[in-house]
Parts: sequence; structure tokens; C-alpha cells
Amino acid sequence: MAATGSLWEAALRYLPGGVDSPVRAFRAVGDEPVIVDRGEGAYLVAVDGTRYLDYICSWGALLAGHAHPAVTSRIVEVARRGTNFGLLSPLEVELARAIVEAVPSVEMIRFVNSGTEATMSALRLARAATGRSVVVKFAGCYHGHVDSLLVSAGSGVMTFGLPGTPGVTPGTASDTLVLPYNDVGAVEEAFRRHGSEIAAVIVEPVAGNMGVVPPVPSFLETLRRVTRAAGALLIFDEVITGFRLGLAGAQGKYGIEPDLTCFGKVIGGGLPVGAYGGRRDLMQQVAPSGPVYQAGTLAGNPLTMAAGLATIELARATGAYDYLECLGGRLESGLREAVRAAGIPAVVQRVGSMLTLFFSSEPVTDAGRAETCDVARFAAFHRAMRRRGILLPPSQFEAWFVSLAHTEDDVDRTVEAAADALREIARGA
Ligand code: KE4
Repeated sequence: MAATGSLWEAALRYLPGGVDSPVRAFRAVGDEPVIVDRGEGAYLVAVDGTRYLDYICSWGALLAGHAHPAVTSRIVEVARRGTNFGLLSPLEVELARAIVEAVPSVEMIRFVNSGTEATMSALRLARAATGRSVVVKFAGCYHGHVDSLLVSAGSGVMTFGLPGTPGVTPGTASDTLVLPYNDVGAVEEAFRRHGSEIAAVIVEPVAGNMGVVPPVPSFLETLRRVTRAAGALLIFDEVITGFRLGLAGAQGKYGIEPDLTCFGKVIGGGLPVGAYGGRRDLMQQVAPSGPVYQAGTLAGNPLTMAAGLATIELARATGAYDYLECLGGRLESGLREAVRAAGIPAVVQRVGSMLTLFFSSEPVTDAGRAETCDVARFAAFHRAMRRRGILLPPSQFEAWFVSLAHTEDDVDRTVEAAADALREIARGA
């Protein structure tokens, strides 16, 4: 077993910040990162041998938990015939059919290799299809590291965006309008002012990237109404919620049909994946059937397709989503009771098997409210839970995920650990 210390030193030497994605560095929780040796169902085993009950679940990708035999065996079986051909193969057609049959708004789909590629491509298609440049996103929503979506709100709610990171040009950001999530009035005002310029609105129908923030009633319906009236497209970023909240994702749960949907995570069963799909008249505009260029060496690769199909088969099993709803509800009510008993200002927000415990005295409905959370207290809670063998996402602004591999005992153990950790924090220990 490699010592964590030397491995972490090597990681810091060869990888920026020691990681391949920033959140994995555990900087937001002031801790050394967990370095993983293997996953086992709902558990992760670190290289130092520590076993954790895992609520990161590969940031939502692992609906069936780590190393599910039905997924792993399918990957091994397919890998024996080769890993990628860079040519059409049956499994991508099979997975495309499975998604089209599950999600009514999706008539055609294109596979890519990440959620970022999915949203980037969907935006390009929307701009091409409408001949317009402006895109609308919401503060606190994350859609991957796409230049035009790594944008902060302008000086005023109705002013165009500013680069959200060095390397994004003011020109790129200037075509993006950033509005407050759940703010129906801001949406209507933006469309009054700029409706004829807007190519698309892209939204997480249930926000997961400021922590779990559900849509308020009429928010999604308003987006559908104003985009349709203005000739703009509605893009649901269901990279997290797709096949997480049900076979038809958030759009199935809330009964809203977007024009395009972005997928990722669950549809790849833990292997690199993304996809965008929707109305046939739009998707037919994607090369080579149409002029909108998009391509990818490993797009639709058989291993990912196999892992995605195996996962969706598990999700289709009778009662799978009822089970996730039941476990999610058990965890939510247990955490709420633990918060109440500890007398700490915190709220628990959940949709299905994704939830967040916010150290906030008020419900979190948008990024502005999320930013008032006591992140130092979250960091202390994260460390306290880790000491108790429970691994939460190392950021206040992420979703916890329950998988089909989690059990009621796991949830009860989590609630007990949380109650103990919150008491410790309340004592200022
Ligand atoms: P990827 O490019 O990371 O596959 O997907 C980007 C993306 C797009 N849309 C939504 C709603 C997403 O949540 C994501 C990625 N999610 C983050 C965590 N919430 C992935 C973790 C990370 O960045 O390391």
C-alpha cells in the first residue's frame, strides 16, 4: 500500500494542484485529499486502507455504486473485443435508442466524452439553429469548463457577462447573460430587453452545483414559455439529473420538454461520457447530416456505451427509483433531526437521491443565498464526518449522492455520525 504522503507529493509534482480536477484537492475543506485505491459498492477504500462510506459517487455518475458486478463484467466482456474503433459500432446505437426511448423530448442524440463537450456542442447548435449569439445562464449553475459559460454576472443583473476565469476573453463573455436562478422576474425582463438576440437559455433544471437547489414553482415553466415565444431554445443541462431523478430525469419529474438536453455521468456508468440530444429538426443540423461541426475520437466508444447500458438496465429494474427516493428521504429526515437537536442553523435540501446540508439559516434558492453559507463550518463538518468514516463531497456547493448500493443501515450510520459531528461543532470543539 503506497504511503499517502509520498503519493501526494508525487501528485503535486506532476499534476497542477496534485489533481486532475480542482475540487478533488480538498482545499475547500482544509484537508488532505482522499487518495483512492478502490471502490466497493457504496464504499471507497483509500490507499492508506481507510474505508469510507461514499456520498460523492463520482459526482453522481455511479447510480449503481462502485464496481457493480453487472457493470464491471459488461465492460470486461466488451474490452476483450477491443476498446475503441473510431468507427460506428452497435453499442452506441443501443444506448442511443435506450435514451431516446426513456426521454420523450430526445428524438436524436450525439455522444461525446464529457458533460463539458455536451454543453459546448449544444450551445453551438443553438446558435447555429437560431442565427443568434446571446446565451442565458444562471449564477451558481455549472455546465463544465466551456469558455462562454465560465462567465460571471455583469455589473447589473441585465448587463452581459464578465470572464469568470483568466483565459476567457471579454468578447466571449459579452455574449452571455447571467441571471439569478429561480428569478422569474429577471428572466421575463431579460427576454423583454434581449429576446430577439437570445439563442438559448441553458439551465440545470435542479441545480446541483451550488449545492442542491430545486426550481421554485413556475421557474422552469417560465423558461419554456419565454424561450418559445422569443424563438430561442431551452437547453436542460441534465448531466447530473439525467437518469438520476428518474429514467426521464428532471424533465420527466417537472413535465417540461426542453428543445435540447445535455447528459453525462450516469449514462456512462462511471466511464468518460457526455451526450446532447433533442428535437430531430435541430439534431439533423449536426455534421455530417448538417453544417454544424462537432467531432470526437472516442465518442460513442464501446466501453462507455456498455457501462451506460448496464447502468440503465439496473435503473430500469422495478422499484430502483423508489428505493433511491426512500433512502434519500430517510437521510434527509435524519439529517434534519440531527440539525435540530444540535441547534445549529442549517437546512437540508433534497430532490430524489441528491441532497445538500447547507450551513445557512435560510433556505438556499439561488447563488446569492448559497454564498452566505458558513463554509468554515461546512469544512469542520466535512472533516468531522471523514473522521467518522463518512466521505462527503469536499465542498459546501456540491450534491451528496445516494446510490443503489447504499442501504438503510448506511444511511442510519450517516445520520448518527452527523448528529455526533454537529454536536461537536455546536460545542465549538
Ligand atoms: P464534465 O465535463 O465534468 O463531465 O461535466 C461538466 C458538467 C456539466 N453540467 C453539470 C450540471 C455538471 O455538474 C458538470 C460537472 N459536475 C462537476 C461537479 N458538480 C464534476 C466534478 C468536477 O468538476 O470535478
